[in-house]
Amino acid sequence: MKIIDAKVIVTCPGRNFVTIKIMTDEGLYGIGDATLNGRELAVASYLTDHLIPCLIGRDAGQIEDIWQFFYRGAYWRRGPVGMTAIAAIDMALWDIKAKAANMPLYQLLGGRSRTGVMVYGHANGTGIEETVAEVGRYIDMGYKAIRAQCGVPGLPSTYGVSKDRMFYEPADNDLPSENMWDTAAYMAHVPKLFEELRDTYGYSHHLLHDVHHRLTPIEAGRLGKDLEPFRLFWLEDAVTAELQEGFRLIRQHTTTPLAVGEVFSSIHDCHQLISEQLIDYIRTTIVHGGGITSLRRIAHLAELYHVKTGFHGATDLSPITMGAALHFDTWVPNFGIQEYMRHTPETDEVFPHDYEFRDGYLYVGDTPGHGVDINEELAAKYEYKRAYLPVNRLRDGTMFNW
Ligand code: CS2
Ligand code: MG
Repeated sequence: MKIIDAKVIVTCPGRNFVTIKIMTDEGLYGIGDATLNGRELAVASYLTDHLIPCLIGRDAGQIEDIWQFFYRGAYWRRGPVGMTAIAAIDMALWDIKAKAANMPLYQLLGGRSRTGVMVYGHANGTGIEETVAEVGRYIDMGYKAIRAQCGVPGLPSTYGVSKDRMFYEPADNDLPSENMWDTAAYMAHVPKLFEELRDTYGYSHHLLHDVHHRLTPIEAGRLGKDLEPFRLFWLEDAVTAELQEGFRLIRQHTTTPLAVGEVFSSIHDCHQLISEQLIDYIRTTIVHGGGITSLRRIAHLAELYHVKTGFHGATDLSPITMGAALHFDTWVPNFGIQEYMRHTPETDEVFPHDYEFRDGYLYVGDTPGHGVDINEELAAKYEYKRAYLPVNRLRDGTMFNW
C-alpha cells in the first residue's frame, strides 16, 4: 500500500490543533495529531516543508522503517518539534495499518489487557474551599482519581486554576502573559489543601497534584514529605527534569510517588529516571514522545523497573492523541492512569471519536484504527489564532518556570 499524498490541517475550534492526514493508493487514510501548544506552526512547517516530500511513494506499512528514516535522517535528533512531527506521521500510519487489518488499534498492539482505562479529572479553584467543592463534583461525576490544584494566597494566578471549571486552556494570549510565582507561599499552602481534602472525603479516591516544574529537588523532597500523610497517587513535575539525577535527592526524602515526562520527546529524556527507579509514572505521551512506535519502547523499558504509564492528556492535545492513547492504555501491561482533560463540544465536533467516559473510566470503541476522524469542512471554518503559553517570574522579576 503506497502513500500517494499527505496534508497538514491547522484548525482552531477554541484552541489550535495541527493534524496530518496521509492518503494511500488503496483509498485508506490515517490521521495523526501534531499539536505542540504555543509552537503549532513550527510543527506544521516541519511536516509540510521537510517530512511530507520524503513520505510520498513510501510503503504505508513500513511504520518502523519510516520512523527510523525520519529520526536518523534528520541528523538533528530529538526535541519537541521534530518528534511531534514524527509522532503525527507514526500515529497516522498505525491508524492506516489497523484499518487495513480491519481491527481496532489495541488489537494490533497485542489485544486488550483491561476492560476500561482509569482516568483522572482536573478539579481546581481559586481557594481551598472552592477546590474541595470541585473535587466533590468530580466524585459525583464518577471519577475515581482527581487532580487538585488551587490558587495560592498572595499570587494573582497560578498554574492549573482555570476560568472555566470543565476545560483548562493555558495558552491564553496573543503574546505570552506574565504570571508571578512564590515558592514559599506555594509550599506552605498545598499541604493544607490535601489535609482538607482527606478530612472531607477520606481515602477512597486517588488524589494527584501537579507542581508544574517549580521546585528544586530539596524543596520537592520537603513537599513530598509534607504530603505523605495524605497518600497522593502522584506528585507531578516536581522539578524541571533536565537533571535526571536530581530526582535521587527527592527519593532520599519522600515516598510520595513521582510522575514526570509530559515535556519529554524521547526515551533518552527518561532513560536514567526509569532505570534508576527515580520515578513511579512516566507521563510522556504519544503526540510529543515520537508516536506509538517510540512509546512502546519507553513503556517496555519502564516495565522492567516497576514504572507505570501515566499519559499526559490535556485539552491542548487533540482527540486524536486521546484516541490513540486509549488504545495504547487498553493494551499496555504496565498501565498506571490516563489524564483526561475534556475537550470542548466544538473540538469534539471537528474530531468525531468512538471513545466514551463511564463512571471514572474511558472505553475505546471497536472501530478499525484509533477510532478518531477529522471533519475537514468544519475544521476549515476555524482559522488558526496565535496563542502563547504564559511565562512566570518570581516576585523580584527573575524569570522562572511556568
Ligand atoms: C499540564 C498541562 O495536564 C497537565 O498535567 O501540565 O496542562 C500543561 O500545562 C499543558 O499541556 C501545556 O500546554
Ligand atoms: Mg502536568
